[in-house]
Amino acid sequence: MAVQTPAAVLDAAAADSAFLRDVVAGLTARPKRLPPKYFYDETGARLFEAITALPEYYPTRCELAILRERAPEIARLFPAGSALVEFGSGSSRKVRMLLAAAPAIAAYVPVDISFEMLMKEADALRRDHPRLAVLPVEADFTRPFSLPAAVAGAAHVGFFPGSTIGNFEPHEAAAFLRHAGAMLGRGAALIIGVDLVKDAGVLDAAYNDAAGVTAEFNLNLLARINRELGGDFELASFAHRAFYDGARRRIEMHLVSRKRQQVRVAGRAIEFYAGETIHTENSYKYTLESFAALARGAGWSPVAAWTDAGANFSIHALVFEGA
Ligand code: AVJ
Repeated sequence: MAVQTPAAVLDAAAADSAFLRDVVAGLTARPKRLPPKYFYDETGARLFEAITALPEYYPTRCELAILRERAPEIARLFPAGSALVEFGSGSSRKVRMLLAAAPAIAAYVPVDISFEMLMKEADALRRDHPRLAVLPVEADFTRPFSLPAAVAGAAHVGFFPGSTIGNFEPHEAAAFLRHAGAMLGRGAALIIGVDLVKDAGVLDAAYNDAAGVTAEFNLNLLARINRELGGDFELASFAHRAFYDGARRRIEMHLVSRKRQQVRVAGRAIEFYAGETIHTENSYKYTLESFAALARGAGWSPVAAWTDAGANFSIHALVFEGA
């Protein structure tokens, strides 16, 4: 078990107050909203892992299929002695496929806000790759953070799988790519997973699974507010709603109040009318071309893109030219 340093304790305290601030701001806004990054407490991370195994949720399976087939090609983009920086590492299943194909990588820097997951996966990776420097960073990668000093001199490669980029508004996605480029440096490569525009029925099913795991994942956000911020949400009084908006090319997820009700959160009273929603997530979908254009606009040159056989999901390789 890794020792929690005083710095990590401070970071955790800062993250808690950010959670409180964001929840209060989101629930007092109109329409109400909550940032999707807060889905991933320990329970949420476990529920998301369960989502990735659902028959309707194709993204993870398709991305793993691409990695299985293309890892050797991808690995050729990694300079000798380079440091691989993963944004939102979660479980290390995907990076393991890259590490197995890329012995040139000297250091792995997983960046995640789930401290438990970060420590557990780092320990397992150190066991399986004794020559790899595993340097976890507990941080919210949507905000500026520092890379470990130990990798300052190395070439950097970014890894951002899972189509988490889809959680950003397109202008935020461009800003993220610019910041990631500035941090990784000119000439750095970025390997990024991007979910593709497709039939609305397939998309709707992926976010409305028959087993109800996505509903539980969505509702866990309210349970987390109850646990960590002293909220009194009645989970049975809210319903999961997810749908594809073809004009905006995004899945929207909401929690719908089943009745008129008042909820207390951190000493504040929050009113809901019957049918009022909390917008909890957007998951933007791109075409190969629309994503390449977004990347170019943020200073990155597309060098390759791969899809699974059904063209459900894509992985892009980009090189940073400078913004
Ligand atoms: C982790 C953001 C890629 O948008 O598909 C899965 C999260 N939400 N089911 C996605 C999610 C509902 C997921 N990302």
